[in-house]
Amino acid sequence: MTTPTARRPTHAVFVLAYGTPAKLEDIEPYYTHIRGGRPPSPPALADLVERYRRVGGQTPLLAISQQVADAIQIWLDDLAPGACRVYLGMKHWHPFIGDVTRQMLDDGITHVTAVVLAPHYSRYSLEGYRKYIKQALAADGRTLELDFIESWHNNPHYHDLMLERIAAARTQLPADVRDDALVLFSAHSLPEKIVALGDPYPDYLRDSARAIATRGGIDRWDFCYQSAGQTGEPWLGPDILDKLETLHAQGTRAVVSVPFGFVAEHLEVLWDIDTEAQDKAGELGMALTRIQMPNADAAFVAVVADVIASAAGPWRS
Ligand code: FEC
Repeated sequence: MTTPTARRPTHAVFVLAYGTPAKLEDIEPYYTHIRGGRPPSPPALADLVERYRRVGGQTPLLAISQQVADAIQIWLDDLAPGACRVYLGMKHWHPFIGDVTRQMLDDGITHVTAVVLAPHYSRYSLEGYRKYIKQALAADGRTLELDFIESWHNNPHYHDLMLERIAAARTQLPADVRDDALVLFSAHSLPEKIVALGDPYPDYLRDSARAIATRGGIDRWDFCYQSAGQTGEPWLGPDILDKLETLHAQGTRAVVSVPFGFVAEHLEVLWDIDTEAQDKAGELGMALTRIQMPNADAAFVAVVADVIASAAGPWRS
């Protein structure tokens, strides 16, 4: 008697995230990859190694992204049993997007729906992920149909999740400043030259911050950038540390930090917000509390599922 062979899925959902070094020795090649193959200067490398050391040597970004991918597989198995396989790929470290793309081809995948775990499109952010998939396909010679989900910054469930997190964070503030606290949205800065190139990133950020605030009836809110690179060219501002000084000078006593350009705990949150911004707020005598990041929480998996469901795929049939 032969056992029936399970149907091999030909459709994949490709979950994409930034990537993080697994150990301190990985930081140099990781940083070199981020810089498009140019090794960092020794002081820049030492500075980055020190930041990773200070957050415990590594960040949970890969583990969190894997948990999201696993949860999406469970959701898909419920919806369209056997029709879809979920893969996880990273932009700047293992498992590299290119390696996973080749694996999908080897596995007989013919259709891919790709979703990046970052909400706002820019040629430097989401477009970079698409570029790595396309480069891998071009180098391999085989092909597959790619449905790349672009910006999902306007997803209403993502906005609701941010509002739920803002309300919870507010309760962490001292009672006398809680109601009056300013909600400060922040996202990764990018080189200022993207504005001249017509990149929609700054508009997408401001539009989604405004939409979240309006939906939640939040009057006191502001927006700023964080985590600007040290490349010698101007980056988009204002930077969060300057913004905190401005807000303080204007009389703000408490801030709810909402790094809504990111969805997980990683270096840019654990260091740039939890250490640098927190220290600056402390120096100024302001209270600052950060929202709990979405990570792999069920409510965030539901957001990612909704984003994927909005694209065409076997879950629709
Ligand atoms: O936890 C971790 O280990 C990784 C955290 C991490 C995330 C992240 C997200 C974004 N980045 C974006 C753009 C740039 C540009 C440069 C750049 C540089 C770095 C460096 C580290 C780093 N990024 Fe990153 N980014 C994370 C980590 N990023 C480390 C190198 C040292 C430094 O600058 O601090 C500048 C490249 C250059 O120097 O030429 C540009 C954007 C995002 C948000 C979208 C996304 O998540 O894909 C945009 C997480």
